[in-house]
Amino acid sequence: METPGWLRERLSRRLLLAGGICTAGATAVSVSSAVGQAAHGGHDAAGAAAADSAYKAAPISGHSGAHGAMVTVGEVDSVRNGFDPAKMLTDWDVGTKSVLPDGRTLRTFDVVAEDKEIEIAPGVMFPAWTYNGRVPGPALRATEGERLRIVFKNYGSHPHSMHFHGIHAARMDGVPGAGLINPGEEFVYEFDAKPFGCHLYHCHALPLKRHIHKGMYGAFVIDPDPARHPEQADVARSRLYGTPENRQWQEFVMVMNAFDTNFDGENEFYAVNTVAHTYMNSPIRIAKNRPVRIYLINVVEFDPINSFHLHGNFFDYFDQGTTLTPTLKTVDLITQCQAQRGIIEFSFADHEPGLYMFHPHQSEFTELGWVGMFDVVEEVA
Ligand SMILES: [Cu+2]
Repeated sequence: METPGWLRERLSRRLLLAGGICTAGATAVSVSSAVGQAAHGGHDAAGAAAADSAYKAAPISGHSGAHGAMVTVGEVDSVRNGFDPAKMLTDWDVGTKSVLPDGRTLRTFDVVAEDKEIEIAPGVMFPAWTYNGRVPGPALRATEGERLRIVFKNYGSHPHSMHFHGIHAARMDGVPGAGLINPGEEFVYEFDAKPFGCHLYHCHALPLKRHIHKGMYGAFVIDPDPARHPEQADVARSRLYGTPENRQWQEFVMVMNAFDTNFDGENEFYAVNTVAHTYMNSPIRIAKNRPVRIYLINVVEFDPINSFHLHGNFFDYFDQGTTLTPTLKTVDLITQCQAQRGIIEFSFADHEPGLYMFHPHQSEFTELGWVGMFDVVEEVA
């Protein structure tokens, strides 16, 4: 019987991942076992269950091991990459503040575009186009009502721009003719920080999906100004970066992304913050008595939808982050199409400590790198 087309496609994508693992030189899942997994069916259904049991970065060895812990093996060199997913969760770029003649705050960010080969899974290199040498680009954070100035220089090999999701003039839009610049050029975007919320920026050069997928995107968060929201000032203060109320929260920025390593218009690797399985191999430690807030952004190209599912708990969700009351209450799954984003809030205060998984409920994405763990502990040292 001839292999159906969809199965052939699955097999080729699985083989690529297996190939990537082999490249790492670690104890690798054999190609035949990868084929065996995919060929005996039940792969999608079994995937989440298999991942459920993968509490630790157990070495993948042989057929049974591959079922028990479907995670990458080996280390990604974060020094060579110049960025570390563990640190990217919290390393906000707040720019440089100064005061304008009219007394308003001016916040200035410096961003450069550059070509850079990055390692997205152990031994798997990807020729990225980056903002500030990292994928995702810097997580820019400002406060509602400030004047923002983004000084953008293109050191890359192609024309690029920064298109911000926000409110601004047409000439600041980052599309061709409005801030799309050639290699060696500079452009200064300037606009007011509004509306507050969880936004993003990305390159808007053509072909658009190729420029985005190559790594040109990042988080753009505008915190609410409590003075402008007197009826919900406490909530606004808890969102405002650096306030005592805000420091109670454990905040993380997660950019869901993916990589088409063979440029066939389909992704071979999925992740949050670029490196496949990084938060499986190094779970995110959280103190159970402090609430958690995630700025979640989906920039995956080629697949129309992505999602976030939390194990053992439910959360509130603020679609696009532009409200101070949740747009969805008490859910354990949200979906995001391309460029959709939002704020997730939850607490493990009433839970026992342990490893709690999070992943999209597209099992294929999970198997190909997008899955992680929260390590819930009594206190974070
Ligand atoms: Cu570009």
